[in-house]
Parts: sequence; structure tokens; C-alpha cells
Amino acid sequence: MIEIKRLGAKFGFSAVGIAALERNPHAAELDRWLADGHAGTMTYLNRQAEKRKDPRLVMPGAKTAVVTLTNYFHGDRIPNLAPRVAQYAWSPDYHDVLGERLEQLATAIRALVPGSTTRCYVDAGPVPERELAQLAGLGWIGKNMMLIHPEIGSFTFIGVVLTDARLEPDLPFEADRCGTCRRCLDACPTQAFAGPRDLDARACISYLTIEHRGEFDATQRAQVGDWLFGCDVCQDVCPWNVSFAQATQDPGFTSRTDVARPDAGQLATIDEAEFQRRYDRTPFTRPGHSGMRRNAAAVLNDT
Ligand code: B12
Ligand code: SF4
Ligand code: SF4
Repeated sequence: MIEIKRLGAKFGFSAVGIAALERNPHAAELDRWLADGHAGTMTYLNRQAEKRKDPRLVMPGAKTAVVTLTNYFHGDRIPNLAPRVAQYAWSPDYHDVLGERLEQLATAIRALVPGSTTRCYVDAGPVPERELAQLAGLGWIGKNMMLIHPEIGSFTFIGVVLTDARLEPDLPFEADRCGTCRRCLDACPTQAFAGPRDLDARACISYLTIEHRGEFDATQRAQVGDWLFGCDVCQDVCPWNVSFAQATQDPGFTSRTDVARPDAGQLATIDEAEFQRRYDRTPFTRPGHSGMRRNAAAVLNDT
């Protein structure tokens, strides 16, 4: 399906691959991860488990996943000093930008296969996105659990169009190019990895600053360190990013200084109306006003 890939590039995706939908070959890994409690309070992952284990259940009649990667790396020339914000959040909300592009791709699929139907997903549905990207030949799952493309690295968003059209699939990316490396596991500031491809989210700074609800206890406050939102350490140290990640030139992902380098002092005291005015349609709305105030207070405590 060269035409779909050509159109994917035209709509702004960095890479596109196609996977035939089947039962998730790593369903047992998901079960074990959930049983170990590694999802913390993200109970929606338990509720969605059956669909993640068999993505054919996500959309009745779905046969194919068209999977996209979009590079959001901003380059290491820009200093990421305290308070630190993960690079995926530096630009306008990716759900909006990628949602529109996925709709364009879905429209093109329906035109290529008349009578077919489609559904688009980016980080907001019961879709095992990394798994599908690996099956679509876009890269391998690194020991840090990230999908790593051999020429782009892992600073990518994954977007998926499910369709009932039967499209010719790509070959899965079978190689594991991590080899004996374990830099991500050793560099994690909170030792959040129980082992390779086994992240205990409860200790992950990304989980604590974005998904955790309520105040931090003393341990959590210390774990967060100088990260205000998300964490990039296990990607920053990965040799595949060090060697291959290129700063994006994508106009949909230009960096916003107010999000990339916010003032923690202001955030710790900002009122709700002002927070909404400044950060509406940015990833900061996920933890929201109270979560970002909590994060800012923890960072100020650390610096
Ligand atoms: C819950 C979640 C989180 C949680 C849990 C993270 C985790 N490691 O699972 C928290 C809040 C901690 C988090 C953090 C981050 N996240 Co997040 N997250 C998700 C979400 C919503 C679900 C992931 C999930 O189901 N996790 C449970 C685990 C068990 O499932 P899994 O990750 O799919 O892993 C499968 C494979 O590892 C496979 N498997 C296991 N062993 C093996 C072995 C082999 C050989 C193979 C092939 C497969 C395999 O089995 C697993 C189950 O199917 C996805 C979006 C989605 N709908 O999928 C985004 C997603 C994974 N997150 C993303 C991002 C960008 C991040 C952060 C980088 C953000 C940041 N900078 O702070 C960090 C990275 C932390 C990390 N190292 O994983 C991107 C990843 C893009 C990419 N290139 O991989 C996604 C895909 C969102 C998107 N659409 O772009 N995230
Ligand atoms: S995102 Fe940060 S805290 Fe979470 S696993 Fe990676 S290095 Fe550890
Ligand atoms: S740092 Fe090393 S072990 Fe970790 S994901 Fe990258 S290549 Fe794999």
C-alpha cells in the first residue's frame, strides 16, 4: 500500500506502517504487568485490558491498523533546565494536531477502498499503540518500553487508524536492537524499572507528575526532583536517540516557551482561571490546575 504511505508523508507523518489485526501476541505480558500492580491508579488500563489484548474488539469488523509515527524531538541544542518539562509537551496539544492529520489519512483510506469504515486513535483509547507499531514494522520495543524507529529514534507520537478494509500488511519489526545495552534502566532517576520492558509506573516521574491524583508524600516529592511535567531521562540516554534523533521542522510542533520553560514560582500560585487561560489545549490540562500547582511546589522544594 505505497499510496497510503505516500499520503501519510504528505499529511505530515514521519513514518507509516500497516499491521493486520490479530490477538496481541504479548497479552500475557500485559496481564502480568497489571497483576503486579505496575499500573498504579491507572485503573482504566484494567478496564480496557480485553481490548488491548485483542484490538479486533476495539472496532467491530476491524481488519487492519494503519500506524503512524510523528517525530516531536526538539533537539538537544535547547537546554532543558529546571523546572524540566518532557519534550512531548513543548508544542501545542498533539491530540489536536495528530487527530486532524489522522482524519485526513482515514478519509484517504476510505477513498482508496470504497465502502470501508475507519476510526482514529491517538493516546486516548483502548488501543495497544506500541504493540501495533512494532507489528506494522515501525521499530522495536526497547528495554525502556518505548517504540524505537531505527532511523528516527523514540521521540515520536504513535497514531492509529483502524479500518475494516483489508490492506496488505508490512512485516513486523522482529529484531531487538537493544542488544546488551541497559543505559535506560541504569539512568532512571527513580529506579522505576523492575526489569527490561517492565516499568513500575508507580515510581515513574511521568506517572507521578501527570497521572497521579492528590498530593505527593515525601518519597514521591523526592522522586520528582526537578521534573515539573513528564520525564525524558530513559529516552535522552538511549544511543538510538543520541545518534539518530533529528530536531523536528514540523510547523504543527513548534516549541512554546511558556510550556517548555514555565516559571515554577508562578505556577505554584496561579489561580484556576489564569491557568485555563494560559494552558488550555496544552498537555498540562491532564494533571490540571491542582496537579500542576502540586508539581511546581515539589520542584521549588527541590531547587
Ligand atoms: C499508560 C501509559 C503511560 C504510563 C505507563 C507507561 C508504560 N511504560 O506502560 C505512564 C504515565 C508512566 C507513561 C509514561 C510515558 N509515556 Co505513555 N502511554 C501510556 C498508554 C496510554 C498506555 C500504555 C500501556 O498500555 N502500558 C502497559 C504496557 C504493559 O503496555 P505497552 O506499553 O503497550 O507494552 C506492550 C509491549 O511492551 C509488549 N511487550 C512486552 N514485552 C515484549 C517483548 C517484545 C519482544 C515485544 C515486541 C513486545 C513486548 O507487551 C506490552 C503489552 O501489549 C500509551 C497509549 C496507548 N494507548 O497505548 C501511552 C504511550 C505509550 N506513552 C507515550 C509517551 C510519549 C510517554 C512518555 C515518553 C511521556 C513522557 N516523556 O513523560 C513516558 C515514557 C515512560 C516509559 N518509559 O514508558 C507514547 C509512546 C510513543 C513511543 N514512541 O513509544 C504512547 C504510545 C502515547 C502516544 N500515542 O504517542 N505512559
Ligand atoms: S520516564 Fe523517567 S522516571 Fe519514568 S521510567 Fe523513564 S527515566 Fe524513569
Ligand atoms: S538505552 Fe539501550 S537498552 Fe535502553 S532502549 Fe535504548 S538501546 Fe535499548
